[in-house]
Amino acid sequence: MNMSKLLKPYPRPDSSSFKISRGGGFPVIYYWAEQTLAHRALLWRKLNHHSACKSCAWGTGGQKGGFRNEEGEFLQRCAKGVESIVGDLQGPLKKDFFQAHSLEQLQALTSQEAERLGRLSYPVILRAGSNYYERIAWSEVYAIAKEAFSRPPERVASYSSGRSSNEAAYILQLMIRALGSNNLADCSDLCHAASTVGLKEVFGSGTSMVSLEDLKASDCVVLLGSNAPANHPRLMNELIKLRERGGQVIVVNPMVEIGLVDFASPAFARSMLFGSEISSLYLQLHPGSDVALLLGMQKSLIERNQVNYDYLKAHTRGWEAVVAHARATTWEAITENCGIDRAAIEQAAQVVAQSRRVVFAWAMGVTQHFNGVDNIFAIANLALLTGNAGKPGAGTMPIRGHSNVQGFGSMGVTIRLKEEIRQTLEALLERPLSRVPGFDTRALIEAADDHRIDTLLCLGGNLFGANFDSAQASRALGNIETIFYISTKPNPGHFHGVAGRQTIIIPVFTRDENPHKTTTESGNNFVRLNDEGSTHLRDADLVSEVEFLTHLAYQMHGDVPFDWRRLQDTVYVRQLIARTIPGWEKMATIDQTGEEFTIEGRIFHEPVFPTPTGRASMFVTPLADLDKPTIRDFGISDIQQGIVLILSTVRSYSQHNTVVYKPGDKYRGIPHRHCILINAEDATTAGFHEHDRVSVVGGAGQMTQIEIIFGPIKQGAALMFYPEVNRIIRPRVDPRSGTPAFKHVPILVYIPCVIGS
Ligand SMILES: Nc1nc2c(c(=O)[nH]1)N[C@H]1C(S)=C(S)[C@@H](COP(=O)(O)OP(=O)(O)OC[C@H]3O[C@@H](n4cnc5c(=O)[nH]c(N)nc54)[C@H](O)[C@@H]3O)O[C@H]1N2
Ligand SMILES: Nc1nc2c(c(=O)[nH]1)N[C@H]1C(S)=C(S)[C@@H](COP(=O)(O)OP(=O)(O)OC[C@H]3O[C@@H](n4cnc5c(=O)[nH]c(N)nc54)[C@H](O)[C@@H]3O)O[C@H]1N2
Ligand code: SF4
Ligand SMILES: [Mo]
Repeated sequence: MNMSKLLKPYPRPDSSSFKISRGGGFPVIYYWAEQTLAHRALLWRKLNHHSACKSCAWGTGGQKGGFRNEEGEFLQRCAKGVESIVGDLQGPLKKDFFQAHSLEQLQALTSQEAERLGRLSYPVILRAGSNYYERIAWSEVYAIAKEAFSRPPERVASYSSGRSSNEAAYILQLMIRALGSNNLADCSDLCHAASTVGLKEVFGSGTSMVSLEDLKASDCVVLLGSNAPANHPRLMNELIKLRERGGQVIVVNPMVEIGLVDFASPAFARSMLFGSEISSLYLQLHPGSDVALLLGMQKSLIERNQVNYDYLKAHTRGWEAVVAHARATTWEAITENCGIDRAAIEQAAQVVAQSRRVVFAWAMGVTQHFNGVDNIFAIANLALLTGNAGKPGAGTMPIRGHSNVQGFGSMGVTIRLKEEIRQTLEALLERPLSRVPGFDTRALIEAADDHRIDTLLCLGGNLFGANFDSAQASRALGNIETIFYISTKPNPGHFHGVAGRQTIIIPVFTRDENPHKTTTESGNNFVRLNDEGSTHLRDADLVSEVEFLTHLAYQMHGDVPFDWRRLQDTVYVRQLIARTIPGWEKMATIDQTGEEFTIEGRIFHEPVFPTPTGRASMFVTPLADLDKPTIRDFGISDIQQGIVLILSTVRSYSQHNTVVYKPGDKYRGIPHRHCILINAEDATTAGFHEHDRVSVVGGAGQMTQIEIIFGPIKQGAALMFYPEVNRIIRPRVDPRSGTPAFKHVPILVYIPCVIGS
């Protein structure tokens, strides 16, 4: 069947009003050129360094003689990868910087200003009663650590962000667990926890079952809640190639992201000049309604008898209830919930039914909801109803965030430790591990707010900036006695997340500067061996993460049950990983062979899953309750005009998480960071005009003087940039995964009454 014919009648969103009419393209090339020329020799050396890209988890690797992906394809570094290297190539922070700037002055810095201060290059401490960070000797750092980590184990915690190596992650969890604590919060708690929890329940494995090779063999990709043109740019090349071989891309997103409509990839000359059409079908749904859309697609397949019942009977359990639920849910309820008409839902279902190998890929638009796990179940149900799990070229593919966030999970940095790993770790540590459940990131903030944490170790990240309700985050961190921040660059978390007694910042090498080899794991389960490197920071007093953590571990555990300083040798750590983490056996020989590998047991080419029955489990997914609060519920009295919208807090095209590189977002036509993007129809309803300045009220406060920008977002929805907006929001949290609903925040947008009018 000619699919393009089928797809024509459904209108594609009009992108003619954009300032930039396609994603990628020349701005990307200019950026590349500008940065490479400015930093020339150093940057080229870094680009050629054999190590995984530091930016996203797509996992592109630099390689001697080129930048290649795991399939050996050339020219695979995008502008975002360059951006992350350039950020790290900054000079050191001035020697007297902290003497010259008080805490109040540092707190006034924006994320972008903090990032531009330069690289952290010596350890510093902020002591209670002082207004200044001051340099501290390493001996004192370790003496403080010895005391701080001797507190009761349940009052000691760590938080980590997935940029560090597997080796650092492994040591971190081992030393915290050896203390008797399971408080291993991680940025993934705010990110793909719903995917991990959901996929584990369905398939018995919490990661992507699709390799890059599989993606290249697929003939349809359903891309939900991802702004890949900005956040995983090399994925765009795969979508372009998929369309060129006649495949289909269904995009599900409340916002029309221009790069998902039309993208110019610098990797292909033709695409660069003329652009490449990405979406065959763009489904613009209400935020938080992915379950309804997916249920509608399931219902359509069931009604047209296009379900693969043989597959369901042989390889799944629980399918009868899922089918019955889809049948019983009315079309009216489905279309009302998601705001997409039945014809378009059925059309999407037809594309899936008629494709032979479908990959379902998703990011934060799916996980960051109060029913995030249901979203994952609904995706898995659709994959299973059509037999698209457990065969080459098809399956479920969470698109992971930080460049080694998945490795952190694999290494056991999680509050949901696999039983097999628990046993191997107990054998290694010669003691039973604590059974007291650990705190995930949100629980950690709540526990600290409640004075239940004494000592916190942060391996990377910005715990303050990544969490909602900044006043609470700051207060909670202030209730902790001692915080260690292990970081490469200053960020607002160092200044707003200060501990009650002492806050210590430890400056570390980046991935491409470490004096030893490390490994990282991509979102598609591919393990890279990163070469040793060197730093351009000549007189700096830096340590490697592994070195610092092993010193710390030695302070805590000495020689029990082994000399922890031995873990400074990353070759030895890789041996331990091979011995204790199932699927990682090849780590034992990676130093000799240099052979990078895909982790065993993750990619499914047969429909046999690592669950107790070998079958996939299917779960009924109720429609989300998307009722909005009313204006009155916000309790604001001086409203001239106002409207309640559902806010999605997202990344701009020029930031990496809490780190802002540039203020605006030209792909979305947003000039600076204090904007709210809304639909023009909603503005008409509320009586707003474009560029009006409004107040925005979330569950934790309000921001004023926010500029209205019109954009192609679903009516009733709005978009603002994180981390700034975290100050005022307090979304619900998914009870099953702990993931905050960062993509579903009810807000009041209003113009206050003018006094006297
Ligand atoms: N350059 C760059 N790269 C990055 C990052 C970065 O900040 N900058 N961050 C890294 C990290 S840690 C992560 S987790 C990823 C994040 O990558 P993404 O998940 O792509 O990032 P977000 O900006 O959170 O955007 C999510 C998308 O979800 C859509 N969305 C919102 N609500 C809904 C909904 O209800 N349903 C659906 N279907 N869609 C919805 C939004 O419109 C937006 O397009 O990127 C990683 N890569
Ligand atoms: N409102 C809202 N909030 C969100 C999100 C959202 O979409 N909306 N997204 C959530 C998501 S998906 C995530 S992953 C979190 C991100 O939260 P985090 O991972 O905690 O934050 P990052 O901004 O990535 O952390 C940046 C800092 O990491 C440090 N760093 C960088 N590289 C290295 C390194 O190699 N080693 C060490 N030790 N430190 C390093 C630098 O000091 C830098 O300033 O935010 C979450 N918060
Ligand atoms: S797609 Fe991600 S991993 Fe690949 S080069 Fe770009 S930022 Fe790096
Ligand atoms: Mo993330």
